[in-house]
Amino acid sequence: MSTSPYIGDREYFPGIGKIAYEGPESDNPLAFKRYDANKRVAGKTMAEHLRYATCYWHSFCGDGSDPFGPGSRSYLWNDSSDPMTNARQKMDAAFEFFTKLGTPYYCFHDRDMAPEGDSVAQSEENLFAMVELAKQRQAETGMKLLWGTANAFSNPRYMNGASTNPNFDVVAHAGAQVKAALDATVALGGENYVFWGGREGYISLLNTSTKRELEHMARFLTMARDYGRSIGFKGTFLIEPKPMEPTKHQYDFDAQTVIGFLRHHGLAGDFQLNIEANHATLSGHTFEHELQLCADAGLLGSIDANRGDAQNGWDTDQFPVDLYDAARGMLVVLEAGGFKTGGLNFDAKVRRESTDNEDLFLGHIGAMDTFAHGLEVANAIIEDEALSAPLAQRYSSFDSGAGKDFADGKLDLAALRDHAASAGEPEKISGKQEQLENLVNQYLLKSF
Ligand code: XLS
Ligand code: NI
Ligand code: NI
Repeated sequence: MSTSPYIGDREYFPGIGKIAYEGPESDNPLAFKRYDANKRVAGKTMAEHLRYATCYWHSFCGDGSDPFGPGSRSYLWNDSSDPMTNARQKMDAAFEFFTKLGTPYYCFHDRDMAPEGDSVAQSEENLFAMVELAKQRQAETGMKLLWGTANAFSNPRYMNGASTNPNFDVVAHAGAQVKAALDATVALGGENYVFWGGREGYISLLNTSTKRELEHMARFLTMARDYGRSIGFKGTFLIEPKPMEPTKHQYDFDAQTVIGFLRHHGLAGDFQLNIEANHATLSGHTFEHELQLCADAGLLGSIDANRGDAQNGWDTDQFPVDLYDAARGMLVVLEAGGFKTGGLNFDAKVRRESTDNEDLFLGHIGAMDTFAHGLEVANAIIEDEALSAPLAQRYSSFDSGAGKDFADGKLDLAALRDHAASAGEPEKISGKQEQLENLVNQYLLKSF
C-alpha cells in the first residue's frame, strides 16, 4: 500500500494531511472529535459499524452551480481540454481525498467516473478504461466500492424517464447503461448496486400511463437483477426512494411504496432499500420512520446520510450534523442487526458559498463525528434496554392469554366482542412520550 500523501503525480488537496482522531477537546477543525475508527463498540470497531462512504458526484463533479448561476468552484483536476485526462485526474483527486479522510468506501455513477461518448460502444469504452484505473487505485489504497449506479436522468434523452420512458428506444439506452454500470460494479468488487429513479415518474397524468410505466419498471429491474446475478454479482440491489424532484411524482415515493412494489413483483430480497435522510423528509416522513419500515420488512440495506433544510422543501443534500437524527437512525440500524452489505454514504454537498479546498473535508469530518456519536448513543440505549424494555411492556397484553390468541390468529370477531364485554372499560395507560424524549436527551448528553 502506498505511503505517499497523494495518488498519481500531483497533489489536489495540498496542505491537508491524513485526518486523525484527536478527541472531544481538540480545537483542530481538521480532526475527528468523536469518530475514532478503531474504537470498539459492542464488539466491532466504529469503522466496521459505520462503513462510511464518500460519494463521487457531489464531491468531485459538483462545482456549486445552481439554477440561478454557474459554478463557484473550479477544480485543478478539470484543467485539461481532454475529457478522459480530466476523468483520470479527477479519479486521482478522489482517491487522494478518500485516503486522507479515511472513509473506507466510495460510491459512483457511471457518468461521474467517465465521460459519455458519442455512441453506446464509446461510452462503454470510456467507462471500462476508468474502471481499470479505479481497480489499480483500489489495490494501491485499500479503498472499497460500496455501490455503483447508472446516471439515467441527466442526459436529455431521459427527460421522459429511463426504464419508464414511453419510447422503447430510450428504455433500451437505459438498459445499455445499467448493463455497463453493473459490469463496472462487479469488476470493482462493489457490495451493492443502486437504482435511484431520478425521472422514473411523471410530470403530467394527461400524457402518462402509470400502469404501463410501472410494469416496465418492474420488467427492467428484473432484467437487471438477472443480468447482475449472471455475471456473478453477489451483493444487494438497492432502490433509493424519493417522492419528487426532478419529476412531480416519482414511483419510488417512499419506503412503504417501494416495499409493496418489490414484494408485488417478486424482487424483495435481491432488492433492499437505500434510505436517504433528505428524501425521507421530502416525502413527509422522518429519517427514522423510513429506516424503521425497512427494518420491519427485513429490507434495510443502506443509507444515504445527509439532511434537508427545515425551512424549505427541496433536496438540499447538506452534510448531516443533527446528533438526534443520527442517534435515532443508528438505533434502528443496530436493532436490525447492523449493516450487512450497506453502509453510510455521504450523499451530501458543500454549499455553493463554500469555496475553500478544505470545506469538503470539514463537511465529511462533521458528518462522521455526528454518526459516530449517534452510534455510541444508540448502543448505550440498547445495552441499557432504555427504550426496548418500556416498549415490550407497552405491548405485553399480547404476550399471553386472549391477547396472544388474537396475535396468533386464534380469535374471531365475536370472541373479541365477548372479551370486551367481560373485561369492561380498559384502564388508561399513559404513552409516556415526554419521559422517553427526556431519556433520549439524557443519553445524547452522555460522554462515551
Ligand atoms: C438524488 C439521489 C442520488 C442517488 C444516486 O437525489 O440521492 O444522488 O443517491 O443516484
Ligand atoms: Ni442519494
Ligand atoms: Ni438527495
